[in-house]
Amino acid sequence: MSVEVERKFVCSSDTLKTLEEIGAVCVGHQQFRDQYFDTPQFDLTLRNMWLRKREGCWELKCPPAAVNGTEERSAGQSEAAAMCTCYKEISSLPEIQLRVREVIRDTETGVSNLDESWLSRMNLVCFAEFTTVRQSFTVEEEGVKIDLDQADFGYHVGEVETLMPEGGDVQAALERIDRAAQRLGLTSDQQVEGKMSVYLKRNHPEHYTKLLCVHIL
Ligand code: V4E
Repeated sequence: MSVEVERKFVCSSDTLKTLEEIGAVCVGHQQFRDQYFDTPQFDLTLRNMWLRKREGCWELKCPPAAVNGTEERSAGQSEAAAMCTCYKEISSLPEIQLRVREVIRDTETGVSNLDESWLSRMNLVCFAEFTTVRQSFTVEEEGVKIDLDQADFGYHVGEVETLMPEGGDVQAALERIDRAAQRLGLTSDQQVEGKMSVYLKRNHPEHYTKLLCVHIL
């Protein structure tokens, strides 16, 4: 299972030019619709679990069990880590249902691949839905991917990301991201909001505040 380490950044009118200058290669454009699910009490997201259906495929993002390499960090390493998020991505539906069932009681134990009755049994409803237009680039020397996302509710954000195996060397992943961020000229020391933060702030402000209070956003 892979862990995604990611740093978001503000896109400007210069971003495409900078990507070209550093030799980033455009690897595609795509458009996808995301639907995010939770209980009406937000049992999943309050545990930092993000269940979504992207173009018909289920995905669950949640924190990895343990992150290696965080024991003795220099000030610079801690700064780089504070700019990034680290999430495990699960795309096997039986595994997703198992994880969700650990949090939300289900009346049946069987795994249902074909129908979506598991959603109503676990009282899961769609709380966010939006479409993203994404342009993706790679910077091969650094082993990172860069996505420029435009969400249909009017938010534009960039992401530098790299994948590592669970239990892998997170410090090495952070260094890859930091080197790419330097080449992109990213100087801010403030974490940039993701699409979901902005969406929740506008559409579910009470829940957004709760997630801020418990330091999930
Ligand atoms: C992990 C997470 C959420 C799920 C969506 O994650 P994100 O990477 O923002 O979305 P997207 O569309 O870029 O997914 P990808 O295609 O890369 O898989 S929603 C909120 N979180 C937590 C979170 C956080 N605490 N802080 C920041 C800066 N981002 C996300």
